[in-house]
Amino acid sequence: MNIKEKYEAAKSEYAKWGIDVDKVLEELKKVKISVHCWQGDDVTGFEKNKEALSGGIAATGNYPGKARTPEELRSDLDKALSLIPGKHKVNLHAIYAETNGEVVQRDEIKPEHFKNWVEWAKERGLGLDFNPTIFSHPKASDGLTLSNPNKEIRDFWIRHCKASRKIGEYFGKELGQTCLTNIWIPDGYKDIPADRLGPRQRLKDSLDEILKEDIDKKYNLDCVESKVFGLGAEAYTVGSSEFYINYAAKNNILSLLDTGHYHPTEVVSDKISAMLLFDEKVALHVSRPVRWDSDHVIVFDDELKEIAKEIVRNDALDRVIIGLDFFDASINRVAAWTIGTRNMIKALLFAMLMPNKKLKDLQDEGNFTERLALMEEFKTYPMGDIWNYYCEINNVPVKENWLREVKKYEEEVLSKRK
Ligand code: RNT
Ligand code: ZN
Repeated sequence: MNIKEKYEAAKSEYAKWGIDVDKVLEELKKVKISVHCWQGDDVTGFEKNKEALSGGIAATGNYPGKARTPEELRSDLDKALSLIPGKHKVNLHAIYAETNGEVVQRDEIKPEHFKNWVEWAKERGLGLDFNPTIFSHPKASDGLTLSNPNKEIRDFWIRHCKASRKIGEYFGKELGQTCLTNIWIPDGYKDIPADRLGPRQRLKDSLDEILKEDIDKKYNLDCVESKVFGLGAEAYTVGSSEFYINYAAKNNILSLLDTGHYHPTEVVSDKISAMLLFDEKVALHVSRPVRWDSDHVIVFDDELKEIAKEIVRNDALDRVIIGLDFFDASINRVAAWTIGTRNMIKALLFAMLMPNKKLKDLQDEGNFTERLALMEEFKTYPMGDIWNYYCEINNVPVKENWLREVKKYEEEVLSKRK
């Protein structure tokens, strides 16, 4: 049987449960994943005066061939995107500005420093998302930025965030797709604080100042990302979950949940429904914490599937903004993007191919036996045949065939980067 024939056979299995697979594939095609540029260069960026990665995050490994220039990074992204079905967005950080070899301070970045990115995205019909970079910088060296007791430092980062929102607005206007501008700061303390309120008060004031200017939500959506701890900030994080969820709700901006930013047994899949009841939209950084916020490449595991199920069965594909956030420097970086992004899409497909209405009814009837039985049986339904067909009709390599392309690219391009 060829791919199409296998698809037809699998389709009829799902049809028995009232699942219209052709329609599912149409729906899936509309979903945009925000692919983070920083997997391509281990969160280095292109600043002339760049500093080592800081802020309590780390990219480990030294796999050869990392992108050193904007052209290389875009070419690597092009390669990865050619192996991923669908049309997506690319997520940039301020440190990916192109400044023509000039030192431009972060509080002075402007839309013009991203015009190459915009041109590139326009040509390909991609959207862009944005993040101020509030780490890897001398003014973040004591681990405090928007909550720093020093007003000069706070003001610097406030100006940086204001500049970032203008860049988000520019992306939105130029590309005709709303940009999500996400603020994450590393602020916290290694050891037991004597004052937990003060830094949070200062962070709140800084955010108020940043958001003062009204920007049309058609172009830019503001968003804040919480965290539980970072390397070197183990005892206290200023921007905790409670802080940001409350802040976002009161100020009508988005909360971003990063799957690596909670206690080890706490899961984001369980949080989505609670957020959806109170917020129009919620943003995600899908990552994979292994023992800590390690940002491993996401795999097709239970939690990824559970997140996808929560998005799909709550009919929230247009309300949950799915971004990825991992950076593994120990494997081929183009492969890392491809594996992770394909997994995210695959998980959504898995969720869309479940008899969700039936399962919900069983739950409401208290029929937990059948609920569990069906959930388990659907794990081995022939989803792979649907996935392969989806890849084929979207002109990307089927199954592991994408790996050949990556190997070829490694030989011809990546291995020449010394
Ligand atoms: C850090 C946050 C943040 C960063 C990126 C690079 O723990 O997850 O989102 O990973 O901004
Ligand atoms: Zn994140």
